[in-house]
Amino acid sequence: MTAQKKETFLKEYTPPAYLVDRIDLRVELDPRATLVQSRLQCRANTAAGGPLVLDGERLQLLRVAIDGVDLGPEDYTFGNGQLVIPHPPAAPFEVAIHTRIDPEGNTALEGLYRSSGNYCTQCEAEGFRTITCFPDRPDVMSVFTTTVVGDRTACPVLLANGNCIDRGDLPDGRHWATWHDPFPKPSYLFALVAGDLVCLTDTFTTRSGRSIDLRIYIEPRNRDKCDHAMRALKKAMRWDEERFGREYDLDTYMIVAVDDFNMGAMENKGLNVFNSKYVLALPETATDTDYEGIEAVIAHEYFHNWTGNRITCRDWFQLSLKEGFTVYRDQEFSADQGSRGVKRIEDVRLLRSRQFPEDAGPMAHPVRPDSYIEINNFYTATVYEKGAELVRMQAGLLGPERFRKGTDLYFERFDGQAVTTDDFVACMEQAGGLDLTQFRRWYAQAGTPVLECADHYDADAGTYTLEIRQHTPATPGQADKQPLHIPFAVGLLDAQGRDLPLRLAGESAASEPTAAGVCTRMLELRAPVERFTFVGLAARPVPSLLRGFSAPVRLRYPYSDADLTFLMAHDSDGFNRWDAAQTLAQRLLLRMVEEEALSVPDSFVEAFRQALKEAPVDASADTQADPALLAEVLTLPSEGYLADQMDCVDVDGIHRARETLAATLGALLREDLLAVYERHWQPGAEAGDYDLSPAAAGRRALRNCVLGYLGQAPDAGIVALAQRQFDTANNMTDVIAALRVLLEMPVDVAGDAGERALAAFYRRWSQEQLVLDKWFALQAQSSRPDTLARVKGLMKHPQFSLANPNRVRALIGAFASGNPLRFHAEDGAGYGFLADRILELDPLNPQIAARLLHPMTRWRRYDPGRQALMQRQLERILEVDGLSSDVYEVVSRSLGKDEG
Ligand code: B3K
Ligand code: ZN
Repeated sequence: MTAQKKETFLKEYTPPAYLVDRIDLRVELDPRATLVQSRLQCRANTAAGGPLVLDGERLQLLRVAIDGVDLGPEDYTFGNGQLVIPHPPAAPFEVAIHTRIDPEGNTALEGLYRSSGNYCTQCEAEGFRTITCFPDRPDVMSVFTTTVVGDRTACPVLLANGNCIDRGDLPDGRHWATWHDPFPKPSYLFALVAGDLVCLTDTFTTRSGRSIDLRIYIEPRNRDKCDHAMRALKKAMRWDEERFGREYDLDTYMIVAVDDFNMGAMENKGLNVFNSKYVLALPETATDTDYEGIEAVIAHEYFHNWTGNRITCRDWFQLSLKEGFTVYRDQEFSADQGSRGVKRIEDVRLLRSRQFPEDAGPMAHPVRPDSYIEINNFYTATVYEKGAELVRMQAGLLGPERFRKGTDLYFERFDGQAVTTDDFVACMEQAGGLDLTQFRRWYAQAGTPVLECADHYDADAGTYTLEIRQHTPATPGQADKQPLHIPFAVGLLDAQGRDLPLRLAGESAASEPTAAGVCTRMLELRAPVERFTFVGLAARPVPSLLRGFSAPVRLRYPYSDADLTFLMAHDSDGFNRWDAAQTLAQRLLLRMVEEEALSVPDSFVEAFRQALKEAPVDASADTQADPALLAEVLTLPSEGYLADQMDCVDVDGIHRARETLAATLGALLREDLLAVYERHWQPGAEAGDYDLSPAAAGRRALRNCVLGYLGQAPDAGIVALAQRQFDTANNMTDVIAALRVLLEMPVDVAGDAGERALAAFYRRWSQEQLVLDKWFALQAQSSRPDTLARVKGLMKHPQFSLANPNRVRALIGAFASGNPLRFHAEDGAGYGFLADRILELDPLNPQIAARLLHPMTRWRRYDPGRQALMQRQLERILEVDGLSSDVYEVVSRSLGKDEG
């Protein structure tokens, strides 16, 4: 491998030599030869002056002029991604640049490209440089004016950022529109959309009384699927005013849904571009999870208007400044829409299943990375989800009022600027009146801290002492770790399961903030070992540790199974009730992996039975036993999560243990499960009476979870049950859950019911691309032994295409990341298949190729046989000439010698 891939370092950051106050763009659209004319109003930012360096890639440079005078080839150089003008004028000057680009040939879906014949852009992080030459870095903020010119018939709609200020027709069948965005922004927030689209409109009145036009642009066939997205947008706008005091600033807010998109969505100023998966929904096409996802992503992109757009990142190392904070904001928004406890569980599940493994593997990096080769590889669970946890910890340390003061200060101080994560922390520090010097290490230090807890009860003194040790394992390039400042929420339960008032030694009873006493204390850990002594305890309490998951750490405490069962039943902290159940199940499952013949203890079955007994009869009336929470409690830890708990992953053992446990519960608790299933069978459901409320979604989640267990121990009755649900349900949540169960049931019980249902599903939905993705994914995730063969067959399906990222994720991604059993087959066939696909995809779409690689990056965690097979495939990839920097970086890092 000879390709030199340039690494960029945080420590080498220097401010831009030139600023661009304004840019005027004229884009004449043509599928293969779009002409882009730009005029940049430049001025030196530093006294030094020096050459003007603009970024430019994958484009044809037609003309360069300064102050109206064309430059000859001797006046500039262009190559290796840069246009360099060695001697620009000292006084402010105008650079004119003409380029030609090929949207149709743009399969990387970065820059200007075509999706279903329409034009759209994706510029973050470094896509703008493929449209025109520009200082394509977030600390250069410019006022954009964009004229889009296109064919009147093919492109009746012409959009760009900001407000439309003029439009007109040309004599040749084309027309044009000029858009002006008054807010200076970095080039990564530029957007242009053109095509044959229709739009759904609404209005929102801000709290200061301004009326905002809301528009969702879609292809005509999707006209009926935007109501939910529009509702979500209005909710998000109101919520941001109330919770963070943030009002929208332009007169129009536009969202465009496209079918070909590398990720979820993009927050371009005033003109969001969305993966249609996060806009379009009808009950019969979208699951409850899809609905939730739409609401969350719409909110996330909307919230970026303040956290990302008005205040942006100084450089890409600061990515978590906007992403971590915006994820925190969307998590809080979603928590306020339904059950806060369930939302927290979902978020922690994601953190543990994606971010913890990342932090423990070869790709580990700090929330603020030190270096990158390809920035697109750093849109990670660490930057997003762990970044959100860092904001959450600060909110926890400050408390709601001071945190709001801190965010107010941040918005006021940095509006219109490109800043750093450190600037954010400084605001929290000032508004909170606390010292976050040690806390800042969280941004710089990779790896998940481990907290080892021990305790001691002194019956004579009535005191209970908790001792907490922290250490963070080494990660690549960071051998030595410093102790962190960790907010650690605890409660203590008495023998009846009631919260005890908490008083630390040295505190007088009178200093307790409330008469009832404090039942959850936020302890702050700073030293490698900390001790806390609670006084006034008549008996040994059961500790409830890390309540609400107050910090992103791995917690170790020698709970007995009885303690966990007790906490599962009594802890006042919903999150910890769930976590106790998860720990109990995890322990049992890991024991079952080790010991194949181990039978499921009665106590475990009884704990489950008890939980099922408490399943509410009338869900809407009951908050104590929320069906959604119960469904979470009853869900076994995933195969991926269990794998992360093992030093050497036993792929087959984990699958077998999970299946055995589920089948045992399905058989032994059959009557209880059936009772819950029938109680939550919504008779109205067949009659078209579909209820989208969180309560109804919670009931569906519980019922489908229960159906999953029943399906693990099936007989003709259960087959009929799943079949009835598949045939009569009026919503995708229930249809897909039933289909999954039917497909996984053994043929000797279910016959060809699964295959018939699958075929019926295809016939019904073959024209709905998002539903079809589910059809591909279900097959790719099947535990059947012939799954790989089937996946290979589906690659040849007329509806499969490597050009569509959603389809690639649905088939190849679902197989490699969502089917550990079959992907990690002992013969290595899964690895060979994935490597082949990556090599096929890399020249087309490097971002997607690099993402698909992830399941193979943690090869060192498997047995020597699998290690060798994965390593061989990674090396095979690395040997290929002309690899993208995306794939090169992921492969070389994961083969790197210094893995922790
Ligand atoms: N900011 C975009 C992500 C861009 C990814 C570029 N590879 C979406 C988001 O986080 O809202
Ligand atoms: Zn984001």
